[in-house]
Amino acid sequence: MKFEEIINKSMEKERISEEEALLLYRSDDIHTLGKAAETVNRRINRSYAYFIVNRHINPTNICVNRCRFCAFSRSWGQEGAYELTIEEILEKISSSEELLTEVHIVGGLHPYWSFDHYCRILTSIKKHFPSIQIKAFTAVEIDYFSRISGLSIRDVLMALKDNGLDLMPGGGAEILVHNIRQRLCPEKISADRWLEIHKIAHTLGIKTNATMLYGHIESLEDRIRHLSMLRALQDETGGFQAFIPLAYHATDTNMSSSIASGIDDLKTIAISRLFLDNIPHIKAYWIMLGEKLSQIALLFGADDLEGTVLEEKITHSAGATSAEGMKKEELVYLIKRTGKVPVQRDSFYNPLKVYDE
Ligand code: V47
Ligand code: SF4
Repeated sequence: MKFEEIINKSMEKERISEEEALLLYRSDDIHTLGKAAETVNRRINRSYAYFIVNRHINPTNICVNRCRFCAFSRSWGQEGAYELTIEEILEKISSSEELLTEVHIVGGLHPYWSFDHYCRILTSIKKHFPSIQIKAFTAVEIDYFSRISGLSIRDVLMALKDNGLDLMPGGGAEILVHNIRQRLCPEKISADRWLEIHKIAHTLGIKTNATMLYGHIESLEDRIRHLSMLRALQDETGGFQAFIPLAYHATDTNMSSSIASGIDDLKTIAISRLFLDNIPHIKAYWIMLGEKLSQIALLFGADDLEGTVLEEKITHSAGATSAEGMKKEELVYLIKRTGKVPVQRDSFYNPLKVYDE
């Protein structure tokens, strides 16, 4: 099938195959691709572009895994290793300039913290800030909690939910292809395990996101395979809220690579929007794309910029040049300049304020 036929097919709400998505990736016609993705996006999200007033918190960078692409983690006792106390976490929330509606919590797999300690982080936040929604712990952490506590994944998730977990972020997915994972992050949970944990979360009513780390050793076929696994799970559960492509940053990692080009970033956003016809939101994570390219991505099929973030360590350890946080007004400005309507949302995409004046 030709490029134009595939574009027409996806605009006519027909699902595109892996081979067709690959053909789109191999085309250089990013204008047509972006226009099609934006048409599909507007059908789902109208002219809205979302953001959230949130803060990212990484309770520790001490991690028993050594993923080759990770510049954030440290071993126990290594220079630069840190662990926040619960009081320090609460202090970060209370001292935030913005009125937060969400905290996003992910971190290393700490060799000595108990599962109870992770639960206490959630209960303490909910006790002091009952209205804040908590998006916390990747499938990689959930698997680790199951191993250190002896509980099943289901029981771990139910305990976290009881202690205040509202939804889960999409990290740790990297590329859901076995031989790539073996080279990227051999100690990390398998692709099947990542998908299984999200499936269990969905069956318990916990919404999750999904990411894809791209621009390292993977091929275009691997990226499409990854998207295909997510689409298949979403057909079964409907539990993914958003998909977030993450552009690889290589500084201070054990895996060199040139940073993905702006063209590759925009193509990835657009193809994600066209291929993942069952996931409602595509996030252009401004921390990784940069402020200006994420603004353009809103015209290439993305409908969400993530949020104020306020403190970002994972990508900045690996050479990100974006700011570490943005003010709400700056996000509103970036969105307005695209001609879209900025919408401050909560963690479940309920609008809190629509800037349509
Ligand atoms: O899981 C690690 C990735 C993820 C690098 O769900 C790297 O709403 C680029 O998942 N270069 C954490 N990426 C970030 C994440 C996320 C961010 C914002 C919103 C949401 C959400 C999720 O960052 C990790 C890993 O896949 N990562 N190292 C690196 N060198
Ligand atoms: Fe640990 Fe996550 Fe970094 Fe891997 S990516 S080393 S699991 S913090």
